[in-house]
Amino acid sequence: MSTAGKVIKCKAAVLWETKKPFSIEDIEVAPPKAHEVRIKMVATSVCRSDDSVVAGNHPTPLPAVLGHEGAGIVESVGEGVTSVKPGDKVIPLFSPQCGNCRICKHPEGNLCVTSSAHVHGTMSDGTTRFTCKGKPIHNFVSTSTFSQYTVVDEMAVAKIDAASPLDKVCLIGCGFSTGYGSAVKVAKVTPGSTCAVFGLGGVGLSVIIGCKTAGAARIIAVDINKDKFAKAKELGATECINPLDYSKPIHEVIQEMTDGGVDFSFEVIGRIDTMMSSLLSSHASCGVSVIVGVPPNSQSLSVNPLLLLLGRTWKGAIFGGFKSKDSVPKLVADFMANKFPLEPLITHVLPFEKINEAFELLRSGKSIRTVLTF
Ligand code: PAD
Ligand code: ZN
Ligand code: ZN
Repeated sequence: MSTAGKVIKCKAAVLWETKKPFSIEDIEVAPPKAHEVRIKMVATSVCRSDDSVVAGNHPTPLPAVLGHEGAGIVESVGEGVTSVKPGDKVIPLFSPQCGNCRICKHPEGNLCVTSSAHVHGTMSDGTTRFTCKGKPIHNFVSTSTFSQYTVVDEMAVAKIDAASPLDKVCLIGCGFSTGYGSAVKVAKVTPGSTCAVFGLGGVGLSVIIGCKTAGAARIIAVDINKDKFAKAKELGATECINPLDYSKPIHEVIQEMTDGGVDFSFEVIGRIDTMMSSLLSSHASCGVSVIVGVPPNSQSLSVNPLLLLLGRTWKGAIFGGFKSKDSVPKLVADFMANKFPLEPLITHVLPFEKINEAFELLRSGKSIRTVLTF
């Protein structure tokens, strides 16, 4: 029996307050309004950015259904939706692409101006499609993938290859694309170059995949957890270093290893101190340093302008600089054509109900990506 046009009752992981575990709750998911799409989630993975919300470092209205790295199948569509139809495999986009704003029309920019509306925890019309125990529950960055069903704006969903395995390509919804794009699109890593990657989680390892694909000759992987080194080497790191093994600052070690600094450096942790280490590890006159990690909301850096005046470039981007709706289907096609692997990033697969276990695995550094299946 079709569920189109009806309220769906299902399970979702609700975060009622920060620093608390998720509760699996029975929720109601309203039908999609005009230009909206309701999706039956099939798989979602857990990214550090979700945990930053739980930790209280990234304020978003609560209670909410979090999750932004998922894949599913369209259940029904609202009036006027043309780019997807029921039955299509899709990936929700935490960074939408409206196609009409100044940034969407810019050849390089990717942070669509509608993104700012989505940080308020609602759909574009200012309301939410979730209720639990009679209370409205907020959305999260226009995706809310920690639910058996979710509703997203049409501009925040991309149709992907019908043959794609959703329990793997869900990583293209955030972590993989963010890391890979930071190397190939934001930094534009060049063949034969030297790179340094700070932080070897799912996103940092995806930066390594990008550096390798772009033909980097040396990829120096940096982490304080040496258990991450084997996977980094498997994916293309040529050297792995642990800052805790040295008495001098790690940027000095990297400068010595690389005749003054690397061509491209990436901070993929989300800490102010490592952003500075990463910047200083790039060569003073030809280096490009990219901020990928999301720092706690309230922190800032003070910088001597000479660090940039000599010629360095310092930049950052959300979602690897990719225009989401255009790029996600292409990235899925590239995965299907074996242009890059996703499997090595998936260390655990758990049923959705074990979401709190998945977060513990991330916090303890034991997992790269845990995929939750519905
Ligand atoms: P993760 O927690 O899996 O990986 C972080 C890694 O950093 C771990 O391996 C840690 O051991 C390591 N680490 C921690 N502290 C240090 C330190 N002082 N020195 C060296 N290494 C350290 O996270 P992730 O890979 O899921 O995400 C990484 C960051 O990227 C995080 O800040 C997240 O919020 C951000 C992110 N940004 C975007 C974007 O669009 N820019 C998208 C997705 C994630
Ligand atoms: Zn993410
Ligand atoms: Zn736009």
